[in-house]
Amino acid sequence: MAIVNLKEKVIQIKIVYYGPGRSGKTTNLEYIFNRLQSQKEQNTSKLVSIDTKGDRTLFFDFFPVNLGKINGFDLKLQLYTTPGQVKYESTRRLVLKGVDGIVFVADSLSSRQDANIDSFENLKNNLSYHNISISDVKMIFQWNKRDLQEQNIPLTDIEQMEASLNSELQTQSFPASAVSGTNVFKTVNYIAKQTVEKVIDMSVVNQKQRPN
Ligand SMILES: Nc1nc2c(ncn2[C@@H]2O[C@H](COP(=O)(O)OP(=O)(O)OP(=O)(O)O)[C@@H](O)[C@H]2O)c(=O)[nH]1
Ligand SMILES: [Mg+2]
Repeated sequence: MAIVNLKEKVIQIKIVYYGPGRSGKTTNLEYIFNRLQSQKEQNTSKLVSIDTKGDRTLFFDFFPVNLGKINGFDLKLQLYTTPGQVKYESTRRLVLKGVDGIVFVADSLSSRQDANIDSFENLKNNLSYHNISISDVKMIFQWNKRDLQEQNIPLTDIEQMEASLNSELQTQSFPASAVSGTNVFKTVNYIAKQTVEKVIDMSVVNQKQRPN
């Protein structure tokens, strides 16, 4: 659930990038961070990568983005990644606590399709641990590493990824390449918009405007 601080007039929204190990979650955040860094009005904040070994996330990455004001409230987006490696189950659970929106980063490599499916099942289990149903949160899919097609590396067809991961939810999805940045901002913008709309709908920002 988003945190609404009435006194300081701040709304904090939590977006989590979930998916199997090495699917490109950290690379998404790094790309967003680097791009925003080069825009003056954004960030004095840092991309915090807590505990990494090589390029493997052992705990999580975190990055706050200011989205400006809405109805006098400062809107703050908090972007997190989870560690995809199977053994970091308790950390994934912890990071999901209070989630408002999820980007499921699936790996397009054919050899990782089973890992995508396992990770999606794992996501559902971990949400139910927090008593959240997957239909309660805003969620989108990113079919990452599509750039590898150019190198003739075997990839899972998008239709097949849709069928095995998105047939139930039928939610928005984007093919992407986190290394080159293709659709990285499209992904984050879409989930941010969806999540913000939901939170604003439910929040006191609206209620405050209603006459008694
Ligand atoms: N070709 C290609 N490589 C990618 C893409 N996205 C990520 N990678 C590479 O895949 C590897 C793993 O990327 P990460 O972003 O560290 O993966 P992760 O999902 O954070 O992995 P964990 O932290 O272990 O869960 C790195 O070597 C990235 O450069 C992509 O879109 N295309
Ligand atoms: Mg990572």
